[in-house]
Amino acid sequence: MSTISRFARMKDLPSAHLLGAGTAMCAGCGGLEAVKEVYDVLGKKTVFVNAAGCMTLTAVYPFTPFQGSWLYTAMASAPAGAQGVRDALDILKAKGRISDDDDLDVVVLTGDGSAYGMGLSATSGAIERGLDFLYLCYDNEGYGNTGQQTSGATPLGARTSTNTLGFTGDKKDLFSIWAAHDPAYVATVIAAEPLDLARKIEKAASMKGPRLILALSPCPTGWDYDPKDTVEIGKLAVKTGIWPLKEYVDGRVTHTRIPHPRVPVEEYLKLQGRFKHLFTPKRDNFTIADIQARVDAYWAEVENDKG
Ligand SMILES: Cc1ncc(C[n+]2csc(CCOP(=O)(O)OP(=O)(O)O)c2C)c(N)n1
Ligand code: SF4
Repeated sequence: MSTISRFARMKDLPSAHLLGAGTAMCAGCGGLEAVKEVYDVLGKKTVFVNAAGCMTLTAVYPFTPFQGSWLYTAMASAPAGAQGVRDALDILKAKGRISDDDDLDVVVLTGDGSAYGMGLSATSGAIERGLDFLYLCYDNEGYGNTGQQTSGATPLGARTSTNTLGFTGDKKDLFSIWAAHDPAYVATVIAAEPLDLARKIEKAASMKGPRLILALSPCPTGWDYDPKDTVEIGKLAVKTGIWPLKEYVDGRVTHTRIPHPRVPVEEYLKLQGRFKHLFTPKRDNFTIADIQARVDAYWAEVENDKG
């Protein structure tokens, strides 16, 4: 695996894009932005195995924004679909029907409803079998396509259509769940930090085996904000420390960005309608402080681990 990235600076990022325009996604969709950036780095020889969710609407017959193949599966079944596609490609190669050059990278594409919930046992099995695939989860922190119901990825305090007073639980730690399986690679990314994302996709693409890319995906519709703010909200997710940029390789977790000084979490929260009830009609100091305390505790542990 090469340690020198071809992405040294922003100007090294691909300037021509593989994903076609004109999808049925909402304006400002942070998930689509992540898919676009990932696709540009992976290249055309990619087959997407897409579980039901918002991205299902990218390819509506006869239109597809992908330059290669795209397969639709049920919500829980994308890893099983990926296994079938991988096996078929391997059989074709073994029979000499396709060359190594014709081989495709198999990429699961799911929302957090599938990745953190319904598809998790199928994913666990695929990692256990050592399936050679990349799993891209665009995490919009809810069941977006059906109206932003609470999912396993919904964070503390967020209003969803099933927690109209704000979710009182905490976001499931999918990064650690994957890492506990000791796969080839696990990384968090965000489209608003394209250089970090490109380097991680480049690294993941150079590996074999199960690899997770977990992309926090600001969602104007479900998070209730102006679509023009997608990039700002994404950058604030990193600057506040709410979305740590990190990777797991060979049993070690490394942070690729340590926000310093960290911006207070309320700068991120107050831009989003899903947290509006924390500020008006009366400021909910208790919940805002609780969210801040959890973020502070996370980074204190990171500091401790370094010592
Ligand atoms: C087993 C099952 N239950 C419910 C649905 C209905 N459904 C279709 S898309 C969707 C939301 C999926 O949420 P997520 O995986 O987070 O992706 P997003 O919609 O946010 O892109 C649901 C519940 C379904 N297709 N299959
Ligand atoms: S609901 Fe959210 S994730 Fe789904 S297409 Fe719209 S902006 Fe994207």
